[in-house]
Amino acid sequence: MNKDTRIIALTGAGVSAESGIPTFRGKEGLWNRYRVQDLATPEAFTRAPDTVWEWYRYRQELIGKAKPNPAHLALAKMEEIFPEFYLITQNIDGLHQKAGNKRVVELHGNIWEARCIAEGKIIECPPRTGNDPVPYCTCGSMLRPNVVWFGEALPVEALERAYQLVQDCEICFVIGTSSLVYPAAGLPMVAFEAGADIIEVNPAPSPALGISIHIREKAGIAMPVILDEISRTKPV
Ligand code: BV8
Repeated sequence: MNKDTRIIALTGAGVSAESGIPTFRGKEGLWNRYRVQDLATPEAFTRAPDTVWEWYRYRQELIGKAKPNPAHLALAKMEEIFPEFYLITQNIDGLHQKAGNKRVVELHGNIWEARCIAEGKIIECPPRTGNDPVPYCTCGSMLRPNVVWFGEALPVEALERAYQLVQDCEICFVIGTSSLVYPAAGLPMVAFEAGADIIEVNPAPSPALGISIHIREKAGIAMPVILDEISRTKPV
């Protein structure tokens, strides 16, 4: 490995678990307590925008108190050391950016952004005012969370950039994802077919394909060790 090695990290909710943010699946997963159909689909928003916004306001509150954990910090350091390091995330919590990563592709949007349902413009999500969880655009229309719900297309630019990056990388870390949600879950296979080594960091097995190395450990523990390893083996 040298300083020009092209490295990608694809992350999911598991990378934020040690920051106290619940994942979606698994024992404490959000989908055990809530129904996807009621909260993370365009139909749910049309049916009950206030219920959907209540859920995102609850998550904003949780995420607002969360701090980047050692996994986020190690990934930020990787970006500093390796000029060809890029991060592709399914997460909407913004913790990678909070940790210092700049080269981030957000596949599923960002919980701190909102989008006008009439004009489509994206703004910083206004804070909640009073009892109504729903924010409104200056044009008077409702705003929606600027995130990708089930059945919605991912942002074209982000997805194209992600495909470009995985096709070109030499190492692809797959960190804290159940690898169940497509098209994100298909990215490591694209990297594998392009000849990259795929390294998965996840305490549980996942259906991810093409994995060369499984590190069965929490990201907050494994990533600082991996960072130490790869930065030491990097010839100057
Ligand atoms: C699309 C919203 C097409 C934002 C999310 C059948 C019917 C309907 C649809 C489909 C279908 N089959 C396939 C589909 C497509 C569907 C899909 O893949 N469904 C799956 C479930 C079968 N995908 C879509 O609908 C996507 N859109 O395909 O559009 C299209 C094209 C053109 C035009 C129109 C449409 C949209 C997918 C995005 C959905 N939005 N979230 C939000 O509110 O967050 S998905 C949600 O799941 C999150 O974004 C999350 O990122 C994503 C994946 O979950 P993970 O991040 O992996 O989290 P999870 O909890 O599952 O796993 C955590 C992992 O971490 C576990 O493995 C655990 O072991 C590990 N872990 C735990 N602790 C740690 C750890 N690892 C390391 N360290 C730890 N400490």
